[in-house]
Amino acid sequence: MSAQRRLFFALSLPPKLQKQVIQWRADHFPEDTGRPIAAANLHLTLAFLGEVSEQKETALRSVAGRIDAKGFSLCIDDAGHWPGAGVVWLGTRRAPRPLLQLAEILRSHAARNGCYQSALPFHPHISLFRAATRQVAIPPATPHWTLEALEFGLYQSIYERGRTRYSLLQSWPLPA
Ligand code: 3AM
Repeated sequence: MSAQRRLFFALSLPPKLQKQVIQWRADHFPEDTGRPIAAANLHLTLAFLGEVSEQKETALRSVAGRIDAKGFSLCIDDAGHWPGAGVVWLGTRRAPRPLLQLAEILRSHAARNGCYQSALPFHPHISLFRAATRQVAIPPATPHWTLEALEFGLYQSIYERGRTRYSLLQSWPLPA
């Protein structure tokens, strides 16, 4: 059997936004809120694929390359805490249609290729902390940043020496 890799499609954060997010997190949350996500790992998941064979990966890369989606702007103006999942997140009050369409098409192709998709509705978010299971005070004034989505990528989640890192395998442009 060929090796499987843990994969997902996501939007990455440009370095400037990455820095703003890290600073905002440091300014507004105590260190013991949970396990902070490393700056380089900040992302917005479009579709989680799970453990994927080489064959499925090839099929999904080919599908991704044929998607005819346009770039879009996403306003980062919402934040919240999911105590069950232990996630503190940043998100958007109004998800733009092109974002929802891109996630929907990736998730439906993932499902068709046998990658289990959660029945929960897609809620675009950037995870800031994991293992945040106690009560978390979300700052009343949320930021107002813009994420320009000009491409999306296929990422591998690699767990080594007690840490998770996400490695970009391939990206596809989202033209204007
Ligand atoms: O940081 P977020 O939440 O956007 O939560 C995991 C992370 O997304 C999610 O995939 C991203 C990369 O690891 N993820 C992990 N396991 C998952 C699962 N079984 C999952 N999403 C759905 N189902």
